[in-house]
Amino acid sequence: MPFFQDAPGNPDLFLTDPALRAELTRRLPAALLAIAQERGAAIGVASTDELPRLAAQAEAEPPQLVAYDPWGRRVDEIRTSPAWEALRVFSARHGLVASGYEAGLGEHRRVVQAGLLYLFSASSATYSCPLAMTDAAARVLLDLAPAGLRDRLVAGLTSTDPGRFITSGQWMTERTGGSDVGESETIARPAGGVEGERRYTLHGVKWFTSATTSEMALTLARIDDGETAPTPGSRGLSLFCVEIVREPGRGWRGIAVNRLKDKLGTRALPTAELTLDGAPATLIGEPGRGVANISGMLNVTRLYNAIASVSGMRRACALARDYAGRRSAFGRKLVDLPLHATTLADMEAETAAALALVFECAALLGRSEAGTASEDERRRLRALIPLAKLTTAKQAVAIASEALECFGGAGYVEDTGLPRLLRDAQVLPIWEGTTNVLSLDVLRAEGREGSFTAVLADLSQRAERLARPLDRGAVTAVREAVRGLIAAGRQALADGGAALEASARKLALRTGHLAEALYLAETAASDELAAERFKRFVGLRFG
Ligand code: MFK
Repeated sequence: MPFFQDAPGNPDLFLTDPALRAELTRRLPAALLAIAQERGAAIGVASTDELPRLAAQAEAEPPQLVAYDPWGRRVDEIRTSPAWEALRVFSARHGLVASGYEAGLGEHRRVVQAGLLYLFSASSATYSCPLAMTDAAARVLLDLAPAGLRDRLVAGLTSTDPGRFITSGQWMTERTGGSDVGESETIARPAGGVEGERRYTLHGVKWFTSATTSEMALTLARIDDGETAPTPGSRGLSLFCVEIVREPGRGWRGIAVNRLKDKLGTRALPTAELTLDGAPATLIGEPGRGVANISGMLNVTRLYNAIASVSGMRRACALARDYAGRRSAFGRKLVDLPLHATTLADMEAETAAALALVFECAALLGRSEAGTASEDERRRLRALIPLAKLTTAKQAVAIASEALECFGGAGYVEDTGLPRLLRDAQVLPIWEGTTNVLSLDVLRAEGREGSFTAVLADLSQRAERLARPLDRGAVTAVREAVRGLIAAGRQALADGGAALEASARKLALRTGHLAEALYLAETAASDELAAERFKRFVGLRFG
């Protein structure tokens, strides 16, 4: 018989994940733990076949733009795969957005939700992106929208009924840039008002709009009332909600779809370039407070990004480990080769550490939204979210790359489906704020409310509390690393100016890794495997 290699299988991502179970167990009261486990188990079953099958189909049938009908009318129809629609239905049924708003979960709602999203994201062909923006839109509408607008949309955004569930886009990036949104050129012209809602029409080009098949979007524009010149810079930007009207055979009201983006990865996800010329929109919050008003949205989407990163890491590790039990080389299974086994264990330790940081952010966000967070927790959350996003995104790319290497040449061949792990990971450091932009955001949060120093103080206290059964050498290394980080942070803050900015990224990544180690250490206090991973992670990062 000629030799043929077995493909890697898709393990049940819930059943085979002790790190997830340990995080949920330590963070949830018994009744909610049972709920999280039951819901997680259902997604775990789907992760063995249903989700990977839908994701592969959606990837194989990427969105197509049909700009004109056969008779020349502009229709701008974006056609997506039936599998993409099935992922929408799955998301609604499993309450992936809704659980973040479920009153019965109290302050733990974001922890339960993070567990579900972590199981779903990496097997979803990036359906996690529309979910992120949908959740973020619900947050902003609940916090800031006029009652009529809020009541029209939030129930759909947070519904578990596939027939009612709608999604939202987020149109922030223009040709002038995606980071420096203060340069945005889109103009909003007053168009009257109804029942407490101030209506406008929008005019401009939105250069990157993901989940463009959504029913609504949040976006920024500069009000031009025709009398006073629009205010330049970010202080002139206001936040708007566009309820998209698609008229059969007549295109979208006030919006033209210029083209779909040809992206390196996330190929099932429709991302388009739009020209707005009279798009109807409703003002949210005060005029000129657009960037500040959209910040609640950024918190949510950046947490989703971090969850997607760690979800991708976990799936990459699971595939690589499964394969290591099927593939032999040099007379042994890969899993029995000491160096390969060490590589897998290192990847898993990195993933467990990232997961611990993500769950800390989810716990704090849940408490903050439920109104039970202390002032110190709220201040730390402001810095921890960008830190988690930037740190885990870099790890996600590195682990995806490592996982491909675990498959040798097969990892580089498209029809194995494996290169997608890396292509899809590469977007994670880019969108929702790049590593540098978020490192500077941490400094801004420090300048405004001392968020960075609050994180450092907290890490320092946690480091001093570390005790058995943790490895003594690892504990010493972490304590030294915290002291070094605090000294470096103090020096950079004292230097200020360009020197501080130039050091922002290094400080942010070191803080992110240390936070991961310390939150993992807390899980390790009652979990043997976590203790072993803590030691390994500290050896990798601070050894
Ligand atoms: C898998 C899931 C992934 C989800 C995928 C979604 C796909 C979407 C595709 C995209 O990538 S959309 C584009 C994403 N773009 C960004 O994330 C923007 C990146 N740039 C920044 O974040 C800049 O830091 C920022 C635009 C905010 C800088 O603008 P400014 O005007 O220089 O901000 P400034 O002056 O620092 O802040 C203005 C106000 O907002 C301040 O409030 P006050 O006026 O009351 O002082 C800030 O405190 C507040 N603010 C800014 N960022 C904040 C914030 N508040 C809380 N949290 C934040 N993060």
